[in-house]
Amino acid sequence: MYFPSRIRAFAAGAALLAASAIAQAQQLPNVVILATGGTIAGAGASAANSATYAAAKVPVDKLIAGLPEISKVANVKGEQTFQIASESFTNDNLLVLARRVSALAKQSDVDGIVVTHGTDTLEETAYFLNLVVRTDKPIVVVGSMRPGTALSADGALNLFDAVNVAASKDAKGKGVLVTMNDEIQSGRDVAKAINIKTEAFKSQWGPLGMIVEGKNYWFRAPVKRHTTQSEFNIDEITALPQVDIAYGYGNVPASTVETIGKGAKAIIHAGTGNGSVADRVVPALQKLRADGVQVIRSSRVNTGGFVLRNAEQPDDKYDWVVAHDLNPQKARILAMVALSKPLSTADLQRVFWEY
Ligand code: DAS
Repeated sequence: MYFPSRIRAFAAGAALLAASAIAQAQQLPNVVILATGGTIAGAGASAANSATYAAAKVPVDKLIAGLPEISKVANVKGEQTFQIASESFTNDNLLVLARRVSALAKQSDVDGIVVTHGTDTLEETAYFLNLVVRTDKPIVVVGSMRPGTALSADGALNLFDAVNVAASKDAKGKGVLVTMNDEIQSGRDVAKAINIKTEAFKSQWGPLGMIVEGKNYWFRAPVKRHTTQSEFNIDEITALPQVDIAYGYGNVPASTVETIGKGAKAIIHAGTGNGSVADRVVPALQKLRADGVQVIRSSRVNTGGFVLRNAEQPDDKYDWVVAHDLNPQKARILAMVALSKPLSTADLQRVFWEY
């Protein structure tokens, strides 16, 4: 018999190790990663390819396996919700994703949720979740500007940061968050302002905080209504109405607005400067309003708009709405959510001041 005492000692040691691993896992928060595709799941032909690559290739389990450091931060489980480039997101994708986030947030064994996402429409999805998911648990949307195969890829650190924030108690109640390039941004405020640099995501109001070596440093908190303070609830939204965006620019024909507004519940006018509307386009918008289409003036200025009522156009007289500081694509998200139920123009404008 080979040294029975050694076998017993080995077995005791193994049992001790297993027990301490279980104890450690029981102390760690539980974070679910919902993967939807994008560059963070992208792959290029060589390390030199930081801009030429295929998005939405790497499955969520490989993303998690490639980042062993997160196992020290949280018990992480992955789900492959979609595997698409985010420019191809549809309203149905938004509804499916938000319903899954909402269901997971209701589970007592889920402490935080991460959504990996393409950067092109990340700001739209983050804002949508911010409006309709009734939870104070951290929901963190994350992407990357370079595929994991590229030199100085940013996805691994962005994902590590996202899991850290999603596992943090101090991230609760701050609305949907976005971790990109060491910053913790508000899902409401942040937008992709640069399309080729890792410092791509900006908010005209600044980040909420920073994350360095897994520690959150907060400098402000959102004041607009979100998540648990929202009047909107994904569990009550069955479909999103058609809301489209008409761009303003020099020499713009009125036909852009006439075409885009046809059959829509609302039209977002991405105006120049303060949300200005070309004189030849005003009658077309007035006709749409008369036909029951809500008209919402936003600004095309991409690093930050601020549209006031009755400044560039007599909004009271025309019964139009202003998008406040929301860019056109975020104004579209809010208009779709708000108009998923009947709302007067005055109530719609209130929603744009409050969310
Ligand atoms: N095509 C882009 C997208 O999926 C890639 C990215 O930047 O994530 O949004």
